[in-house]
Amino acid sequence: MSEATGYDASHIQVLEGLEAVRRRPSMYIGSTDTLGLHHLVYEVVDNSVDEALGGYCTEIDVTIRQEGSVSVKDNGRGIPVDIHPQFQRPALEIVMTVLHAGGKFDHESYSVSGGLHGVGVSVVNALSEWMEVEVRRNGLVYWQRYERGSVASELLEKGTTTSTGTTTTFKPDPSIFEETEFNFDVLSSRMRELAFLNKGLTININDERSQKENKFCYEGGIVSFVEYLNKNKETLHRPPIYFSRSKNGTSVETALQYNNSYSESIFSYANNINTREGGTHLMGFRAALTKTVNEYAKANKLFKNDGKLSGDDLREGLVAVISVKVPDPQFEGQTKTRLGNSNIRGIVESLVSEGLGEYFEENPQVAGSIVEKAAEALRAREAARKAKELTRRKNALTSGGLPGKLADCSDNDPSKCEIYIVEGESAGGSAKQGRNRHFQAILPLRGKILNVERARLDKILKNAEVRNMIVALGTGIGDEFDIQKARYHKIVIMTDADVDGSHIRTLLLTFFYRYMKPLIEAGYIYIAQPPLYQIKKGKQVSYAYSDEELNRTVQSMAKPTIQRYKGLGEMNPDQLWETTMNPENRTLLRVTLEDAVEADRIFTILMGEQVEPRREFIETHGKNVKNLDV
Ligand code: 0RA
Repeated sequence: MSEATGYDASHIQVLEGLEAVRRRPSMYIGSTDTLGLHHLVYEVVDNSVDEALGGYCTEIDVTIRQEGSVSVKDNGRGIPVDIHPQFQRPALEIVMTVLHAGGKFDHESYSVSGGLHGVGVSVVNALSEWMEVEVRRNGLVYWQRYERGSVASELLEKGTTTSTGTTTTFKPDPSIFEETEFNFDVLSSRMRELAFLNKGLTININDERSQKENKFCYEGGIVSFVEYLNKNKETLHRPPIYFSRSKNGTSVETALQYNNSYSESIFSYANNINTREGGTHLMGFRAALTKTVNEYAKANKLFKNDGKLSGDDLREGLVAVISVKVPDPQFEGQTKTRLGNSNIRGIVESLVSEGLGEYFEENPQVAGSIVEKAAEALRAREAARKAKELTRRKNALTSGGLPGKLADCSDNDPSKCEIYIVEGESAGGSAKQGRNRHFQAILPLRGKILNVERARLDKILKNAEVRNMIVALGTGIGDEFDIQKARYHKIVIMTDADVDGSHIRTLLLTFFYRYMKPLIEAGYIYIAQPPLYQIKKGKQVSYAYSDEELNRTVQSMAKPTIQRYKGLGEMNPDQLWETTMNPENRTLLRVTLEDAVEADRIFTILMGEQVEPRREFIETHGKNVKNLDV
C-alpha cells in the first residue's frame, strides 16, 4: 500500500493506529450495536459543538441520507488544511487519519471529551466504509475522501466560496456494526439535548428517508430544558430558578423548578455528556441544595418545631438540570457516565450555595414555598417510615413469607429464573398450568395496580398488589432497594392486547421506572408478546402477532377461520405456553432506558394529572405501542 500511494513510514504508523480501532472498535466507541452506531454521529457533532462553544459556529445541520450515510455540516471556521509541519501532510488529513490528533490544534478552550465521546473523529473515519469531508475556508472549498480510515484521495480544491465551515459525511462500515440503520428519534433527542445545553445554538436534523425534520434552538438554554421537562406539570413557581457561575476554570450552570409531583428528575451533564451515573458535580449540587434551604429556613425561622429537612424531602417534585464544564473530565463507572474529578464536588457545592442563597434572598416567596413543600414531604416520609415498619414487622416486604398468590419456580438461581406478572386471575391460572415450573414463576395481579405517579410511597405500600409484587421480586423498595436480592433476572409483564392491558402495562412500567429503575437499567424487565390472532384451517393452526402477519398467513392458507384474541384468558394453558411463554417460540420485548429525558416526560404525560396532554400523546403514539424504548 505504501508503494502505490507513495506514503512514507510515518503514514504506515498512522494506518496502524486506525487498524487498532477497527480490530477492537468497542474499546473506542463502547459497543458495535446500535448504541455504538449512534455514537459515531455524536462524535462528529461534538466537534462542531466544540466550535460553537468557542463562539465560532452558530448552526449545525445533521442529515440522514437515503443510502445510510449521515452528514454533519457546521458554519464554523473550517478545519485547517495547511501543511502540518511534523507530518508534512494537510492538517485536515491528520485530524481524520491519526488517532487522537483532533485535540492537537487550538483548544485553548476545553472541549467535549472523555467517556465515549472525545475519542476523535478519526475513530469514526476508521469505522466507516467511507468518509468525505468538505472544508470551506480561505475562500475555497476543499474536499477529501477516506475509506475505512485510509486516505482515498488527495486533498482537492473544488471551487470557491464566501462561507466557512466543515461538512463531514460518513457511512458506517457494515462489516463492523451489527446494525447500520440510524434511528431518527434517537438522534433527534440527542440533538435537542445539545441545543438545550448550548443556548442559542441552532441544530437542524433532517431524515431524507422519511422526510422527518426538526429544528432546535433555545434562547433560554437549560431554563427552556427545565420548562420542557415540566411542560405538563403544575409548577410551584415560575420561571425556573437559574444561575451560572464559574471558579478555577470550572463553570456551573443550574436551572431548577419544583412541581407538585412526588418524584425527582435531576439531569446532570459534564461537558455536554449526560452523566447518568451521577458523580461529584451531582453530589455537590445535592449537598448545596440541602444546606442552603435548611440555612434559609433556620435564619428566617420557618421551622415550626426545629425540624431539619433531608435531601429526600428537598428533592420531592424537583426538576433540575445541572451542567458543568470541566477542563479535564474523568468519566468513571460501568457506562463511563459518572464524573469522577474529586475537586468538582466542592466547587459545585460552593457555587450552587452562593447562587441559590442569593436567589432566596431576592425571592423570599419562592423560598418560603419550597420550604413549605419540603416540610410536607418530611411529614409524609415520617408516615411512610411508620407504614414500612409496620409491614416489615408483618414480614411482608423483606425475606420470609412469599405471597400466597405467587406460584414460585423450583430453581433457586435468579439468573435462570423468570417471573410472569399476569393481568387477571384467569390468565394467571392458565399461565400457572402452562408454565415450566422449573424456572418460571407466576404472579397474577387482580385488576389495576395503583397509579404510582400520583401517590407517595406510603400510600403505594398500602396497595396489596404492589406489596405482593415487591415481596415476590425480593428486592425491597425505596432506600432498602437492593438489586442483588432480585429473585428473578427476567421479569415479564404479560397483559391483554387491549386498552386495559396496555394501561396496566404502563402502570407497571411507571412503577418500575420510579421505584426500581436499576431493574430496567440491568435489562431485567420484559414485555410478553401474546398473539393477536389464531388462524385455523382443519388441523393446521398458526398464530399472528400483528395485522401484517395475519394477512400474510391468511394468504398462504386460503379461507381459514380467524379468531381474534381479546384477552390472555381466551387461550388455554397449552396455547399460552406455546405462543407466549415457551423460550423456543416466544418473543419478549426488553424494556430499555435509551432516553431518560423522554422516558420521564412520557410517564408524566401518561400517568400525570393533566388529561389533555395524555389524550394527545395516545393519539400520536397509539400506533407505535410496540416501541418500548421508554
Ligand atoms: C481547530 C482549529 C480551527 C478549526 C477547528 C479546529 C475546527 C474543527 C472542527 C471539527 C468540526 N468542525 C470544525 N470546525 C473547526 C481553526 C483555527 C483558525 O481558523 O485559526
